[in-house]
Amino acid sequence: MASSVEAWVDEVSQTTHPDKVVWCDGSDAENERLIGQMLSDDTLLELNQDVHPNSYLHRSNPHDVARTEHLTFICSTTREEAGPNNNWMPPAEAQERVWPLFKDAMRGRTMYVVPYLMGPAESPYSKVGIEVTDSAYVVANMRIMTRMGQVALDRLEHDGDDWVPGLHSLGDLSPDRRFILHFPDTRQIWSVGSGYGGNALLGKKCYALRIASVMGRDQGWMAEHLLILELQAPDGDVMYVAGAFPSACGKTNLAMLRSPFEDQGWRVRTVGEDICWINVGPDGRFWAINPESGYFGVAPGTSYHTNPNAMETVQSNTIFTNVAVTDDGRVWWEGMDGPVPSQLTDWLGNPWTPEDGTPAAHPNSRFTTPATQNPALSSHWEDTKGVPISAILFGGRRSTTVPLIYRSFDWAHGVYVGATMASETTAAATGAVGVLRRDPMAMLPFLGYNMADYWRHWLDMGSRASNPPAIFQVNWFQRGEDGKFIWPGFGQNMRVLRWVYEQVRGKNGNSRETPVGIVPTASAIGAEELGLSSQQADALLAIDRDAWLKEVEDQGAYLDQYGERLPAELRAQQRRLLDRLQKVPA
Ligand code: OXD
Ligand code: MN
Repeated sequence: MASSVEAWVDEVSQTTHPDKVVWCDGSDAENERLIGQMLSDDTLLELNQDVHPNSYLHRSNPHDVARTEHLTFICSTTREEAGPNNNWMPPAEAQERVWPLFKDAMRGRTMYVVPYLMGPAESPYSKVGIEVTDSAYVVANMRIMTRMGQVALDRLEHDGDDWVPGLHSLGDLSPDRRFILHFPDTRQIWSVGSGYGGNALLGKKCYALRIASVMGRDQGWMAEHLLILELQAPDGDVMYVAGAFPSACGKTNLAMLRSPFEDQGWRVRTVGEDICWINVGPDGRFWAINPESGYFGVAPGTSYHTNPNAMETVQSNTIFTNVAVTDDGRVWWEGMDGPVPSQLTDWLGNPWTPEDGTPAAHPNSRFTTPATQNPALSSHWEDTKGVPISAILFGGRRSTTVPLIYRSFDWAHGVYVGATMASETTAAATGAVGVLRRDPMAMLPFLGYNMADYWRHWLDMGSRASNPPAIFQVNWFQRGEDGKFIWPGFGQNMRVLRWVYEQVRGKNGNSRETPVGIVPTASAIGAEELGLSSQQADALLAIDRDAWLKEVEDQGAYLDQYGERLPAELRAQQRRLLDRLQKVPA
């Protein structure tokens, strides 16, 4: 093992003063020991083991249930490097304000040292992290979400000092003393005061997105909040599609989509459902790996109707956090199939009946489950060189304006579409729900540097690739006059994927050019078969000139805050879009 790891662990323990230091090997025996320990101290509760073998429930502190973006900081030397998209804390202030919170934080606790690898064992693109944590729950989750233990230590034999240190302590779990800090210059992570996945499983958002985005900028690759799916056409042709969606906008459902046209040969398989690391291959295409090995998915809304593959994946070996439980030890959440049980224990551990009118499961309750249990896992999900991406979808939750799908005209236009995408907020982060916010490339909460520089990096990556992916925007969430979603979504999104496939392969003319981009015809998405009225089909695919003029103005105002740093190309794209819209008769 690299001696730098031992030196860092020593240094950390001299501040945190744990009673014991345990180096984790990721073995089954170690996991069983930890589970036993967590069952005895009530960190985990046993579920009905006949129904949910080797699966457990964790109830978090009720004030620690989601990512806390206002307590998440980028500690670059200057504020400009962090950008208007991030909270910034100068490194000296971090030392003064946050480091003291780690002092003696682990007294009376065990400090676990968790070596982990992000990416497949043999991939040249995979990278090592070491998380030190005083939470056994974090260790058990990291074991599912990453390749943990010996495989990472083996990798260190080659990578030497190229690893990312992440220091995590539950602290006292108070939001008043909670900080999630990222130091892009030294590539370090400090997280204190939260046990919530996105704040505490440091391999995920903190490393694989925030720190890795900086590494990617410096080293010529990209770390993105993208699912990766494998799309198979009836003739056996395979295409890989990536998709960026803000948290809790159906990303996991799309990545695990079960095609209603499976018998015709249209199939979807999952490569990844949250994060994607992209390198330009020698063939000029984007090659992507999924750095994770598990899914940390939102439970509510997951059912055999919306995501049968997820329901099958979570049958066993799964940690559920903040879901409700039935009297006979089965998990339950809102949106699950079947009738609502007449009584439950809710996510807080209190008796619950439907009359209570409160959610039984927390809206951001989660499952942590191994990718290998996904019945639709792609056989290429661990390919060492990754899979070649032919299309990128940018999607948000928009009740109006943005059509079901459109294709951008070229790479730079596509980057503009990603840079200006917006979405109504969800429960995945604390704060108001349903507020429209710009969330470029779904990376707003996850980028480790200035967004304007990031857009430049996107533009550059496209120029470096002779064959970059086609870029599309999708929106499953348009609402009709009755307030209901127009598009059925879920499995039926396969119709949209099919059109994407045909577009990329240049196989169809079922499309129409608009000022915003290329949209499908109503028949290309099977509007009639789905029983949509012609008005509904129009609403799904129409470009409302006035709404778009307002949209473009708002996009411009958003871009303005990046000032001089904004790539001129994006401003030019905005002007061209405006021109195209103004040519449409009012
Ligand atoms: C997630 C998120 O948990 O994006 O994946 O919040
Ligand atoms: Mn995510």
